[in-house]
Amino acid sequence: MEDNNGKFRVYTLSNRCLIEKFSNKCLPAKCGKDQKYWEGSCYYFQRTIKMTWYYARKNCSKQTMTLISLETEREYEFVKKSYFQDKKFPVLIGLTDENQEGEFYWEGTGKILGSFTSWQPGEPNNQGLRENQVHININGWNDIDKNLPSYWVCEKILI
Ligand SMILES: [Ca+2]
Ligand SMILES: [Ca+2]
Repeated sequence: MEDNNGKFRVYTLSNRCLIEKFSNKCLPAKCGKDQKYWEGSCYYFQRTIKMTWYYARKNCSKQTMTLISLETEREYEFVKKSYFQDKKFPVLIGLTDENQEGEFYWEGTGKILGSFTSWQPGEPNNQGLRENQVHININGWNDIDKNLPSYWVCEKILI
């Protein structure tokens, strides 16, 4: 990962700390007390209250976080582990096509949805022409109406 000057600063090698590239020093990951550090990001898992996408996003924003950008299979597995074994779902993620129908992007990074996806069969279907937010369910991702409450995950990328 590059810093603002375009120089390499730190990258992550472990689940516990950020490793500074040149010194090989372990920098303690600074996450809030209810947050979990994992591979360069802090995560906040909401597993007791369900909210709609915009309220969930606002809640993340209060913690200087965004709804999660679920960019790799590993990260998806990491999140599923926190919810699905306890039957806690669905779970909102930071994916939306609210700007242009069918053009999904991650609200946390602003990046267009990449090659990793895990849509449920037949999704995204933009049902009723009003499904622009996304949650994950036991069998994959689904675009949903913004008024459908779910649990959610916030993320803050540290590096
Ligand atoms: Ca849509
Ligand atoms: Ca749908």
